[in-house]
Amino acid sequence: MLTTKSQDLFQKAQKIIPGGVNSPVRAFKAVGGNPIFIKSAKGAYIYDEDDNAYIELINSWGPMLLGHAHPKIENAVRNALEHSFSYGAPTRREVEMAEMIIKMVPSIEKVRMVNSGTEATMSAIRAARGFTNRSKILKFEGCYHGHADSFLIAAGSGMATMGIPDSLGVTKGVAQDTLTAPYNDLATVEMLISANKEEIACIILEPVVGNMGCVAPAQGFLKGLREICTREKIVLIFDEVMTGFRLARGGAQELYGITPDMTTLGKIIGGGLPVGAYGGKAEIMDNLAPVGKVYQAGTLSGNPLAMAAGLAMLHEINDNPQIYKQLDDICLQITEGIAEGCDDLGINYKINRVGSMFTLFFTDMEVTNFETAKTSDLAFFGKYFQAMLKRGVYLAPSQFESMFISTAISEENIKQIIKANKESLEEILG
Ligand code: KE4
Repeated sequence: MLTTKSQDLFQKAQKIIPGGVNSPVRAFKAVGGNPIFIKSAKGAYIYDEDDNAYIELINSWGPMLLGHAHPKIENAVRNALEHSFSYGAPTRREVEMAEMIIKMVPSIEKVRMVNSGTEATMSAIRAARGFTNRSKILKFEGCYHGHADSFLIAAGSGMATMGIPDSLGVTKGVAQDTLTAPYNDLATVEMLISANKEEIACIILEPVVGNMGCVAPAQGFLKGLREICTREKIVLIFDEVMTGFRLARGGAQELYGITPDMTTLGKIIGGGLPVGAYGGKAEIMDNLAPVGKVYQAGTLSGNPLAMAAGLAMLHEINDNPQIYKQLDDICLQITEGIAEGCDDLGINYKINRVGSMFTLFFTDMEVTNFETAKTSDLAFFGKYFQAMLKRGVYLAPSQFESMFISTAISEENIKQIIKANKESLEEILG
């Protein structure tokens, strides 16, 4: 595949944008080579500046659940465009969006729109701290909740890829208020709570992890956290920025039947435009300004174009619940085909899949937390990524990420992915 235009752009970009990218994981640091620069996308495909076509298994890191350029979402934005771009004032669409979210995620009694998942999570822990008058938060190693200071401790996603256990620029003062435990480890959670009695404001987690690669909650883990938080009056926050509206209409909390006190949302909720949201019990949310004394604000929060895209996405999901079986079927066929290829060639691998999220780990250990995720052969993953890319399959450029399936992936695409997998593995094995 010729990628000269991408290479030229990357050379230019690196001179004026840190690392040549506006988000670290895009730089392909974990897999080697230069990133491809995308020019357009449609359905299951993205197209780079050299007009190469790739079958998409990232889907903008989750938002494009229905594939790229879905006509209903495009039309909604086009219609909104006729009324200008932004007002910085309340609008009808924001009320409709809040109504849709509360209808689809019943644990949310009140919700605030923001512009990214990071804004959602950083605001949610501030609300929890204001509500409980406690300072500490507890997160899990390998979970990523965006780039707010409090979360950049043992974080996943790009942080894991960068090999930076704690980001520079995060002060000791901030770090001391973030406790971490291994994912799926209730005993350590109990130990930390005993050692920090009545000091922990909230426990925040990805109810299904995408950011250490896909890792499911162990049997009883979510239920155990719910019981602990109820007993200790700790706010339980499900970070559903990735899983919200993806794993079920009501997200992971619907799939596993566990009710958090607060939920953070992003990605799919914006249909591809910048939207985040956080919400939960009214008694917590009513502490937010202008009602209460927890301050949070945003110039473009509830932006009309982003609300139009997000509303079109949520209505399409809400009106077509059968898409979840479709997504599950597509993802199952892909992972079964990949597994068959790995088995045929005697590859050490584990596939973790929940619904339309999956990760292929190159390890022979069950991946249940960050420590086991890190046993994966990262060099092998890098070769696999490049081999799949040149065969026109676009994977997440890091072992510590999840793939995201869209309904736009066809039977033919599934065959192409499975064929590319086998050929890539054969090429690497030589
Ligand atoms: P944003 O601020 O990137 O919109 O959302 C932060 C965030 C919060 N919570 C979860 C569970 C997330 O997965 C994310 C962001 N996800 C990454 C992908 N692993 C975004 C990709 C990137 O950083 O470029």
